[in-house]
Amino acid sequence: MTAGDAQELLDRCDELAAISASATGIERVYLSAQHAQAHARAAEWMAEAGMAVRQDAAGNLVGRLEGSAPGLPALLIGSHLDTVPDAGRYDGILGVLAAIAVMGRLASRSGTLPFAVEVVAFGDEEGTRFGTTLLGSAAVAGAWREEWWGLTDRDGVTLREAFERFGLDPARVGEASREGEIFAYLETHIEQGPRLEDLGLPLGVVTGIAAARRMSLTFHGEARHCATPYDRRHDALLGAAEAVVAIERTARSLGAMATVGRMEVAPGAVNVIPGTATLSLDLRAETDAERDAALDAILDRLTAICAERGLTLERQDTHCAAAVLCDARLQAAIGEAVGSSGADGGAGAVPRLFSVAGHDAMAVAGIAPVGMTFVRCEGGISHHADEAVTLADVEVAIDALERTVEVLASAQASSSPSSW
Ligand code: HGY
Ligand code: MN
Ligand code: MN
Repeated sequence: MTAGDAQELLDRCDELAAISASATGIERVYLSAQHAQAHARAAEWMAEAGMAVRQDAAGNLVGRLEGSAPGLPALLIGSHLDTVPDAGRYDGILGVLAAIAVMGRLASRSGTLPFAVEVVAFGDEEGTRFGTTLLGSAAVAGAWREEWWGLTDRDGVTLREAFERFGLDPARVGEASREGEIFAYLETHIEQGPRLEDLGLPLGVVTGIAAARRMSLTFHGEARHCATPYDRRHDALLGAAEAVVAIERTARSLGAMATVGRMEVAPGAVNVIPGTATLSLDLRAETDAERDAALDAILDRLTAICAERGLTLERQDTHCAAAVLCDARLQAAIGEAVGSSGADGGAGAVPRLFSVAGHDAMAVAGIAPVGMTFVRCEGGISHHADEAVTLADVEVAIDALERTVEVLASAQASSSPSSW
Protein backbone atom coordinates (compact mmCIF):
# COMPACT_ATOMS: atom_id res chain seq x y z
CA MET A 1 0.00 0.00 0.00
CA THR A 2 1.58 3.25 -1.15
CA ALA A 3 0.04 5.30 1.59
CA GLY A 4 1.53 2.89 4.12
CA ASP A 5 4.97 3.22 2.52
CA ALA A 6 4.72 7.00 2.43
CA GLN A 7 3.59 7.28 6.04
CA GLU A 8 6.33 4.88 7.09
CA LEU A 9 8.87 7.03 5.22
CA LEU A 10 7.70 10.18 6.99
CA ASP A 11 7.77 8.41 10.36
CA ARG A 12 11.34 7.28 9.65
CA CYS A 13 12.33 10.85 8.75
CA ASP A 14 11.02 11.90 12.15
CA GLU A 15 12.97 9.10 13.83
CA LEU A 16 16.23 10.07 12.11
CA ALA A 17 15.58 13.75 12.90
CA ALA A 18 15.93 12.85 16.58
CA ILE A 19 19.48 11.59 15.94
CA SER A 20 21.28 14.90 16.29
CA ALA A 21 24.38 16.39 17.87
CA SER A 22 22.26 19.38 18.86
CA ALA A 23 19.50 19.57 21.45
CA THR A 24 17.84 22.46 19.61
CA GLY A 25 17.89 21.29 15.98
CA ILE A 26 18.98 18.60 13.55
CA GLU A 27 22.73 18.29 13.05
CA ARG A 28 24.43 15.12 11.81
CA VAL A 29 27.89 15.40 10.29
CA TYR A 30 30.27 12.99 8.61
CA LEU A 31 32.02 10.38 10.78
CA SER A 32 30.23 11.52 13.93
CA ALA A 33 28.45 9.38 16.53
CA GLN A 34 25.19 10.58 14.98
CA HIS A 35 26.35 9.40 11.54
CA ALA A 36 26.99 5.95 13.01
CA GLN A 37 23.63 5.88 14.81
CA ALA A 38 21.60 6.99 11.79
CA HIS A 39 23.36 4.53 9.47
CA ALA A 40 22.78 1.71 11.96
CA ARG A 41 19.05 2.42 11.93
CA ALA A 42 18.94 2.73 8.14
CA ALA A 43 20.87 -0.56 7.91
CA GLU A 44 18.06 -2.26 9.83
CA TRP A 45 15.51 -0.85 7.40
CA MET A 46 17.61 -1.99 4.43
CA ALA A 47 17.85 -5.49 5.88
CA GLU A 48 14.08 -5.56 6.52
CA ALA A 49 13.62 -4.68 2.83
CA GLY A 50 15.59 -7.80 1.92
CA MET A 51 18.95 -6.24 1.08
CA ALA A 52 22.45 -7.44 1.86
CA VAL A 53 23.87 -4.51 3.83
CA ARG A 54 27.44 -3.26 4.31
CA GLN A 55 29.40 -0.14 5.21
CA ASP A 56 31.90 0.80 2.52
CA ALA A 57 35.47 1.94 3.08
CA ALA A 58 34.42 5.61 3.27
CA GLY A 59 31.61 5.18 5.80
CA ASN A 60 28.75 5.10 3.28
CA LEU A 61 25.96 2.58 3.86
CA VAL A 62 25.16 0.25 0.95
CA GLY A 63 22.35 -2.27 0.49
CA ARG A 64 22.09 -4.64 -2.47
CA LEU A 65 19.46 -6.82 -4.12
CA GLU A 66 20.82 -9.20 -6.73
CA GLY A 67 19.19 -9.34 -10.16
CA SER A 68 18.41 -12.40 -12.26
CA ALA A 69 22.01 -13.58 -11.83
CA PRO A 70 24.57 -12.84 -9.11
CA GLY A 71 27.07 -10.05 -9.68
CA LEU A 72 25.26 -8.12 -12.41
CA PRO A 73 26.08 -4.40 -12.83
CA ALA A 74 23.96 -2.38 -10.45
CA LEU A 75 21.49 0.41 -10.68
CA LEU A 76 22.49 2.61 -7.74
CA ILE A 77 19.75 4.60 -6.01
CA GLY A 78 20.44 6.90 -3.10
CA SER A 79 21.13 10.21 -1.45
CA HIS A 80 22.68 11.35 1.84
CA LEU A 81 21.91 11.08 5.57
CA ASP A 82 24.22 13.85 6.77
CA THR A 83 22.81 17.31 7.40
CA VAL A 84 23.72 20.97 7.75
CA PRO A 85 23.32 22.53 11.22
CA ASP A 86 19.68 23.26 12.15
CA ALA A 87 18.65 21.22 9.15
CA GLY A 88 15.33 20.11 7.82
CA ARG A 89 14.38 16.45 8.05
CA TYR A 90 13.96 15.64 4.33
CA ASP A 91 17.09 17.02 2.56
CA GLY A 92 18.84 13.82 1.47
CA ILE A 93 16.94 11.66 3.97
CA LEU A 94 13.84 11.44 1.78
CA GLY A 95 15.87 10.07 -1.13
CA VAL A 96 17.51 7.33 0.91
CA LEU A 97 14.23 6.24 2.49
CA ALA A 98 12.32 6.37 -0.82
CA ALA A 99 14.95 4.04 -2.29
CA ILE A 100 14.57 1.65 0.66
CA ALA A 101 10.76 1.73 0.26
CA VAL A 102 11.08 0.81 -3.43
CA MET A 103 13.50 -2.00 -2.59
CA GLY A 104 10.90 -3.40 -0.22
CA ARG A 105 8.55 -3.60 -3.18
CA LEU A 106 11.16 -5.05 -5.54
CA ALA A 107 12.59 -7.65 -3.14
CA SER A 108 10.02 -10.27 -4.05
CA ARG A 109 10.90 -10.01 -7.73
CA SER A 110 14.47 -8.84 -7.75
CA GLY A 111 15.45 -12.23 -9.19
CA THR A 112 13.70 -11.24 -12.40
CA LEU A 113 15.51 -7.91 -12.89
CA PRO A 114 18.24 -7.70 -15.56
CA PHE A 115 20.47 -5.84 -13.12
CA ALA A 116 21.24 -5.66 -9.44
CA VAL A 117 19.78 -2.75 -7.49
CA GLU A 118 21.70 -1.02 -4.72
CA VAL A 119 20.75 1.67 -2.25
CA VAL A 120 23.44 4.01 -0.93
CA ALA A 121 23.26 6.40 2.02
CA PHE A 122 26.17 8.78 1.46
CA GLY A 123 27.86 9.98 4.64
CA ASP A 124 28.95 13.45 3.59
CA GLU A 125 27.06 15.37 0.95
CA GLU A 126 26.87 18.66 2.84
CA GLY A 127 30.58 19.01 3.61
CA THR A 128 29.86 21.08 6.70
CA ARG A 129 32.38 19.28 8.95
CA PHE A 130 35.56 19.43 6.86
CA GLY A 131 34.71 22.24 4.43
CA THR A 132 34.88 20.28 1.22
CA THR A 133 31.73 18.48 0.13
CA LEU A 134 30.67 15.17 -1.48
CA LEU A 135 33.37 13.18 0.36
CA GLY A 136 31.28 10.00 0.55
CA SER A 137 30.17 10.07 -3.07
CA ALA A 138 33.66 11.08 -4.24
CA ALA A 139 34.98 7.89 -2.66
CA VAL A 140 32.33 5.84 -4.49
CA ALA A 141 33.36 7.58 -7.71
CA GLY A 142 37.01 6.70 -7.10
CA ALA A 143 37.83 10.41 -6.86
CA TRP A 144 39.21 10.64 -3.32
CA ARG A 145 42.07 13.13 -2.98
CA GLU A 146 45.06 12.55 -0.71
CA GLU A 147 45.17 16.25 0.20
CA TRP A 148 41.83 15.89 1.96
CA TRP A 149 43.34 13.88 4.85
CA GLY A 150 44.73 17.06 6.43
CA LEU A 151 41.39 18.89 6.42
CA THR A 152 40.30 19.73 9.95
CA ASP A 153 36.93 20.30 11.61
CA ARG A 154 36.13 23.17 13.99
CA ASP A 155 37.80 21.21 16.85
CA GLY A 156 41.00 20.68 14.87
CA VAL A 157 40.30 16.98 14.26
CA THR A 158 41.75 15.95 10.89
CA LEU A 159 39.78 13.91 8.41
CA ARG A 160 42.36 11.15 8.86
CA GLU A 161 41.83 11.10 12.65
CA ALA A 162 38.06 11.16 12.20
CA PHE A 163 38.30 8.21 9.79
CA GLU A 164 40.34 6.19 12.28
CA ARG A 165 38.09 7.08 15.23
CA PHE A 166 35.10 5.93 13.15
CA GLY A 167 36.81 2.57 12.67
CA LEU A 168 37.81 3.15 9.03
CA ASP A 169 41.26 2.61 7.55
CA PRO A 170 42.41 5.64 5.52
CA ALA A 171 44.70 3.39 3.50
CA ARG A 172 41.67 1.43 2.23
CA VAL A 173 39.42 4.33 1.18
CA GLY A 174 40.07 3.39 -2.46
CA GLU A 175 38.08 0.20 -1.90
CA ALA A 176 34.90 2.31 -1.82
CA SER A 177 35.22 3.00 -5.53
CA ARG A 178 32.45 1.40 -7.64
CA GLU A 179 33.88 2.34 -11.02
CA GLY A 180 32.74 -0.19 -13.63
CA GLU A 181 30.14 -1.75 -11.30
CA ILE A 182 27.33 0.85 -11.53
CA PHE A 183 25.52 1.38 -14.83
CA ALA A 184 23.27 4.22 -13.70
CA TYR A 185 22.47 6.33 -10.63
CA LEU A 186 19.08 7.68 -9.57
CA GLU A 187 18.40 10.19 -6.81
CA THR A 188 15.09 11.49 -5.52
CA HIS A 189 15.49 14.77 -3.61
CA ILE A 190 13.36 17.65 -2.38
CA GLU A 191 13.59 20.56 -4.83
CA GLN A 192 14.88 23.07 -2.25
CA GLY A 193 13.22 25.75 -4.34
CA PRO A 194 9.69 27.06 -5.12
CA ARG A 195 9.21 26.09 -8.76
CA LEU A 196 7.18 22.86 -8.37
CA GLU A 197 4.96 24.59 -5.81
CA ASP A 198 4.45 27.50 -8.24
CA LEU A 199 3.55 24.99 -10.97
CA GLY A 200 1.20 23.11 -8.64
CA LEU A 201 2.96 19.83 -9.40
CA PRO A 202 4.54 17.28 -7.03
CA LEU A 203 7.48 16.03 -9.11
CA GLY A 204 9.95 17.25 -11.70
CA VAL A 205 12.81 15.84 -13.74
CA VAL A 206 16.23 17.39 -13.08
CA THR A 207 18.10 18.43 -16.23
CA GLY A 208 21.41 19.38 -14.65
CA ILE A 209 23.24 20.55 -11.53
CA ALA A 210 25.10 23.83 -11.11
CA ALA A 211 28.85 24.27 -11.25
CA ALA A 212 30.10 25.20 -7.78
CA ARG A 213 33.08 26.58 -5.95
CA ARG A 214 33.67 27.09 -2.22
CA MET A 215 36.48 29.03 -0.63
CA SER A 216 37.49 31.09 2.37
CA LEU A 217 38.58 34.70 1.80
CA THR A 218 40.64 36.37 4.52
CA PHE A 219 41.09 40.16 4.61
CA HIS A 220 44.31 41.11 6.39
CA GLY A 221 44.52 44.62 7.89
CA GLU A 222 46.04 45.95 11.11
CA ALA A 223 44.68 45.27 14.60
CA ARG A 224 45.06 48.61 16.37
CA HIS A 225 43.67 50.57 19.35
CA CYS A 226 40.24 52.01 18.61
CA ALA A 227 41.78 55.44 19.25
CA THR A 228 43.62 55.15 15.92
CA PRO A 229 42.50 57.99 13.59
CA TYR A 230 40.42 56.91 10.60
CA ASP A 231 43.07 57.88 8.05
CA ARG A 232 45.57 55.54 9.79
CA ARG A 233 43.29 52.55 9.94
CA HIS A 234 43.36 49.34 7.88
CA ASP A 235 40.15 47.80 9.15
CA ALA A 236 39.76 44.22 7.90
CA LEU A 237 36.12 44.00 8.93
CA LEU A 238 35.13 47.09 6.95
CA GLY A 239 36.88 45.65 3.92
CA ALA A 240 35.06 42.35 4.36
CA ALA A 241 31.75 44.12 4.88
CA GLU A 242 32.14 46.04 1.62
CA ALA A 243 33.16 42.76 0.00
CA VAL A 244 30.01 40.92 1.08
CA VAL A 245 27.80 43.50 -0.61
CA ALA A 246 30.06 43.61 -3.68
CA ILE A 247 29.94 39.81 -3.97
CA GLU A 248 26.15 39.81 -4.06
CA ARG A 249 25.89 42.68 -6.56
CA THR A 250 28.54 41.24 -8.89
CA ALA A 251 27.16 37.70 -8.85
CA ARG A 252 23.59 38.89 -9.46
CA SER A 253 24.69 41.03 -12.37
CA LEU A 254 26.28 37.95 -13.96
CA GLY A 255 23.49 35.45 -13.25
CA ALA A 256 25.49 33.52 -10.66
CA MET A 257 24.42 32.56 -7.11
CA ALA A 258 26.84 33.69 -4.39
CA THR A 259 26.41 33.17 -0.68
CA VAL A 260 28.53 34.34 2.24
CA GLY A 261 27.42 32.04 5.03
CA ARG A 262 30.09 32.63 7.63
CA MET A 263 32.40 35.41 8.81
CA GLU A 264 35.02 35.27 11.52
CA VAL A 265 36.63 38.48 12.85
CA ALA A 266 39.81 38.76 14.91
CA PRO A 267 40.92 39.67 17.46
CA GLY A 268 37.24 40.27 18.28
CA ALA A 269 37.72 42.76 21.10
CA VAL A 270 35.22 45.58 21.39
CA ASN A 271 37.94 48.27 21.49
CA VAL A 272 40.31 46.86 18.84
CA ILE A 273 40.14 47.55 15.12
CA PRO A 274 39.79 44.10 13.43
CA GLY A 275 43.07 42.89 11.98
CA THR A 276 41.57 39.97 10.08
CA ALA A 277 38.14 39.05 8.76
CA THR A 278 37.54 35.68 7.10
CA LEU A 279 34.40 35.01 5.09
CA SER A 280 33.15 31.88 3.35
CA LEU A 281 32.09 32.06 -0.28
CA ASP A 282 29.78 29.56 -1.98
CA LEU A 283 29.50 30.39 -5.68
CA ARG A 284 27.38 28.58 -8.31
CA ALA A 285 26.29 29.03 -11.89
CA GLU A 286 24.70 26.98 -14.64
CA THR A 287 28.02 26.39 -16.38
CA ASP A 288 31.66 26.20 -15.32
CA ALA A 289 32.44 29.20 -17.54
CA GLU A 290 29.71 31.37 -15.98
CA ARG A 291 30.84 30.34 -12.49
CA ASP A 292 34.46 31.24 -13.22
CA ALA A 293 33.59 34.50 -14.97
CA ALA A 294 31.62 35.52 -11.89
CA LEU A 295 34.53 34.56 -9.65
CA ASP A 296 36.97 36.62 -11.72
CA ALA A 297 34.69 39.65 -11.55
CA ILE A 298 34.21 39.22 -7.79
CA LEU A 299 37.96 38.94 -7.19
CA ASP A 300 38.55 42.09 -9.26
CA ARG A 301 36.13 43.98 -7.01
CA LEU A 302 37.69 42.61 -3.82
CA THR A 303 41.17 43.53 -5.04
CA ALA A 304 40.00 47.10 -5.60
CA ILE A 305 38.46 47.23 -2.09
CA CYS A 306 41.72 45.97 -0.59
CA ALA A 307 43.72 48.58 -2.53
CA GLU A 308 41.46 51.39 -1.28
CA ARG A 309 41.75 50.25 2.34
CA GLY A 310 45.34 49.07 2.47
CA LEU A 311 44.37 45.46 3.04
CA THR A 312 45.64 42.20 1.58
CA LEU A 313 43.44 39.28 0.50
CA GLU A 314 44.18 35.60 1.13
CA ARG A 315 42.11 32.97 -0.73
CA GLN A 316 41.85 29.29 0.19
CA ASP A 317 39.83 27.10 -2.18
CA THR A 318 37.95 24.28 -0.43
CA HIS A 319 35.69 22.86 -3.15
CA CYS A 320 35.27 22.91 -6.90
CA ALA A 321 32.64 20.90 -8.80
CA ALA A 322 31.92 21.00 -12.51
CA ALA A 323 28.37 21.46 -13.73
CA VAL A 324 26.68 18.12 -14.39
CA LEU A 325 24.11 17.31 -17.07
CA CYS A 326 21.66 14.55 -16.17
CA ASP A 327 21.65 11.69 -18.68
CA ALA A 328 19.02 12.23 -21.38
CA ARG A 329 17.89 8.59 -21.32
CA LEU A 330 17.47 8.67 -17.55
CA GLN A 331 15.59 11.97 -17.84
CA ALA A 332 13.27 10.32 -20.33
CA ALA A 333 12.78 7.26 -18.10
CA ILE A 334 12.00 9.44 -15.09
CA GLY A 335 9.68 11.61 -17.19
CA GLU A 336 7.80 8.51 -18.40
CA ALA A 337 7.57 7.16 -14.84
CA VAL A 338 6.39 10.47 -13.38
CA GLY A 339 3.84 10.88 -16.16
CA SER A 340 2.46 7.34 -15.69
CA SER A 341 2.21 7.84 -11.92
CA GLY A 342 -0.27 10.63 -12.56
CA ALA A 343 2.05 13.27 -11.16
CA ASP A 344 1.96 15.47 -14.22
CA GLY A 345 -1.38 16.94 -13.27
CA GLY A 346 -2.86 15.38 -16.39
CA ALA A 347 -1.03 17.95 -18.45
CA GLY A 348 1.17 15.25 -19.90
CA ALA A 349 4.12 17.60 -19.46
CA VAL A 350 6.48 16.73 -16.62
CA PRO A 351 8.47 19.81 -15.58
CA ARG A 352 12.21 19.87 -16.28
CA LEU A 353 14.17 21.76 -13.63
CA PHE A 354 17.78 22.84 -13.29
CA SER A 355 19.30 22.34 -9.83
CA VAL A 356 21.25 25.16 -8.21
CA ALA A 357 21.55 22.96 -5.14
CA GLY A 358 24.41 20.49 -5.21
CA HIS A 359 23.88 16.76 -4.88
CA ASP A 360 25.83 13.50 -4.60
CA ALA A 361 24.85 12.85 -8.22
CA MET A 362 27.56 15.39 -9.18
CA ALA A 363 30.25 13.05 -7.89
CA VAL A 364 28.66 9.82 -9.09
CA ALA A 365 28.43 11.35 -12.60
CA GLY A 366 32.16 10.68 -12.77
CA ILE A 367 31.50 6.93 -13.13
CA ALA A 368 27.90 6.54 -14.32
CA PRO A 369 25.04 8.38 -16.02
CA VAL A 370 22.86 10.10 -13.42
CA GLY A 371 19.19 11.01 -13.18
CA MET A 372 17.34 12.94 -10.50
CA THR A 373 13.72 13.48 -9.53
CA PHE A 374 12.69 16.58 -7.58
CA VAL A 375 9.89 16.48 -5.01
CA ARG A 376 7.89 19.60 -4.15
CA CYS A 377 8.70 21.07 -0.74
CA GLU A 378 6.59 23.70 0.97
CA GLY A 379 7.68 27.24 0.18
CA GLY A 380 10.81 25.78 -1.35
CA ILE A 381 12.27 25.96 2.14
CA SER A 382 15.32 23.83 2.92
CA HIS A 383 18.37 23.82 5.19
CA HIS A 384 15.88 24.87 7.88
CA ALA A 385 13.59 23.17 10.41
CA ASP A 386 10.57 24.41 8.42
CA GLU A 387 11.41 22.03 5.55
CA ALA A 388 8.18 20.14 4.76
CA VAL A 389 6.65 17.72 2.25
CA THR A 390 3.14 16.25 2.03
CA LEU A 391 2.11 12.62 2.39
CA ALA A 392 0.53 12.70 -1.07
CA ASP A 393 3.75 13.97 -2.69
CA VAL A 394 5.79 11.32 -0.91
CA GLU A 395 3.38 8.65 -2.11
CA VAL A 396 3.76 9.72 -5.74
CA ALA A 397 7.53 10.11 -5.34
CA ILE A 398 7.89 6.49 -4.19
CA ASP A 399 5.61 5.30 -7.01
CA ALA A 400 7.56 7.28 -9.60
CA LEU A 401 10.88 5.90 -8.37
CA GLU A 402 9.55 2.34 -8.53
CA ARG A 403 8.22 2.96 -12.05
CA THR A 404 11.57 4.42 -13.12
CA VAL A 405 13.26 1.19 -12.07
CA GLU A 406 10.64 -0.74 -14.06
CA VAL A 407 11.17 1.45 -17.14
CA LEU A 408 14.92 0.82 -16.92
CA ALA A 409 14.36 -2.91 -16.38
CA SER A 410 12.20 -3.23 -19.49
CA ALA A 411 14.71 -1.15 -21.48
CA GLN A 412 17.53 -3.42 -20.27
CA ALA A 413 15.53 -6.60 -20.83
CA SER A 414 15.20 -5.65 -24.49
CA SER A 415 18.94 -5.01 -24.86
CA SER A 416 22.17 -6.35 -23.40
CA PRO A 417 22.56 -5.85 -19.62
CA SER A 418 23.97 -2.49 -18.60
CA SER A 419 24.18 -1.39 -22.19
CA TRP A 420 23.99 2.21 -21.08
O1 HGY B 1 24.91 23.01 -0.87
C1 HGY B 1 24.02 22.37 -1.44
O2 HGY B 1 23.49 22.82 -2.43
C2 HGY B 1 23.62 21.04 -0.91
O3 HGY B 1 22.52 21.18 -0.06
N1 HGY B 1 24.71 20.42 -0.21
MN1 MN C 1 20.82 17.34 -0.21
MN1 MN D 1 21.64 20.17 1.63
